[in-house]
Amino acid sequence: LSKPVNFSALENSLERYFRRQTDEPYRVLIIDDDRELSTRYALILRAAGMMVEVQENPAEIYPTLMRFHPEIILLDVNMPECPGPYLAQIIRFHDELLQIAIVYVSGVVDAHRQMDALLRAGDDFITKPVGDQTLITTVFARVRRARTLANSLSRDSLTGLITHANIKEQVVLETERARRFNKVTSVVMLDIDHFKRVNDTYGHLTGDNVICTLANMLRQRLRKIDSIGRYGGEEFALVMPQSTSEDAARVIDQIREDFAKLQFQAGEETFTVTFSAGVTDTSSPIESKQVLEVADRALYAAKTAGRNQVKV
Ligand code: GH3
Ligand code: MG
Ligand code: MG
Ligand code: MG
Repeated sequence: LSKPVNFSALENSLERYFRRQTDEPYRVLIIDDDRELSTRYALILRAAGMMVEVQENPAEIYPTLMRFHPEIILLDVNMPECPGPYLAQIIRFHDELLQIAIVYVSGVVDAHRQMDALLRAGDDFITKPVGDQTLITTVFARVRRARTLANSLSRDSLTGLITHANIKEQVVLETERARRFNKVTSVVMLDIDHFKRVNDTYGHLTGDNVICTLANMLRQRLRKIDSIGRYGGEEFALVMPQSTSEDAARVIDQIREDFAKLQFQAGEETFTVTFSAGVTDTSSPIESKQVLEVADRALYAAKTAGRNQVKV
């Protein structure tokens, strides 16, 4: 512990690598009753470009978890207020904290006690003294894994677009962001026309191919800041920040026109497919949660007006 942090050694090896990461900084919470030790860990991890908070008293962590949203907790085992493994069990009791990795960092070297801790809760165990680079690497690998997993789980397996729950969340988030910064965000609901017929006539695999083709077209044509979600089977929800509904409708209408020209192949036959869309934006004072409903109503209007069109 008395050994000074060798920043130049970090500089020469891992630090440069981590600093190059363009990802948002990893968020690390250290829970340890030994302030000197946790301060040192925090110093090392911050040097590697991570965001670190330290908590000495396990009884006070809940507000910290809610505010800081750590991705990993480095958890001491022996603490007078509450043993680490009990705390880990309590954390694991909360569904909304499920994605946080829990790694014990402890002086406990007895294999049975380590096993007992991990059987209660927690994902890994490293023993003190922990080398600076081991600490960084352990945290890095764990959080990278968690992010990869979260990213993959939030994506629809057929199209690679974000899933229903995630796009809904995105709508609320972007609506609120737009209002805070006095900007306008558009929300679009899009639905393939007479898709049942496509399936019934050409089969589900061909139907899947149509869905994927539209997904790819949306991905190619929309901006990086736009979010594209597969809302349901052949329904898509889009969030287009800093676009008025007129701008968004113009863009979507152009895509509609181009999509309708595509020739799909099913055996010897070729066919075309169209979609309808409803657009709204955040300029009117509707609740964030209702924005999608308004877009859906516009979509319904497009359907009843004859399909293959975009309505605001
Ligand atoms: P409308 O123009 O009114 O939207 O008519 P529609 O036939 O598209 O509407 P409806 O919602 O009745 O049918 C959607 C169909 O999409 C029903 C369902 O079998 C099909 N579907 C949903 N998910 C998938 C999928 O992942 N793959 C394929 N191939 N079909 C799907
Ligand atoms: Mg301790
Ligand atoms: Mg449809
Ligand atoms: Mg539908």
